Amino acid sequence: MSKTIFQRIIDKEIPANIVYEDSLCLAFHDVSPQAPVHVLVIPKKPIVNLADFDDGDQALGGHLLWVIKVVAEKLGVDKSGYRVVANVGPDGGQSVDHLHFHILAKRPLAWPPG
Ligand code: IU
Repeated sequence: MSKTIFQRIIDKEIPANIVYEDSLCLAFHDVSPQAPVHVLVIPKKPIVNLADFDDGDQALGGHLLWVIKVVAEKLGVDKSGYRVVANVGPDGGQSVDHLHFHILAKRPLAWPPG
């Protein structure tokens, strides 16, 4: 199976504007931002999406949420607010088959989403 684009970013085969990295995850600016701040937080483990999570991934899931909080503070959007989105599968609108959380901020975001 060929690597996803996010796996190639993790492996440093292609560049990304990285805002946070640790042994378990990576956060980088989306190449096609849908808001003035649009960052993706991904695990380094090749998990397709939340539906692909297994019992052993629970601690990783908590770590990813903690990293989202840390990255939002680093980007200076924790006070103004932001939205966290995980698209899952075809109906969820997922286009890259590697788990990722979008952080969107610095503009009013409508609800419900399209
Ligand atoms: P989605 O939830 O799977 O639709 O989100 C994938 C995101 O990955 C989307 O916002 C793309 O703009 C973004 N992206 C990227 O940041 N860098 C890339 O090389 C590619 C997609 I391909």
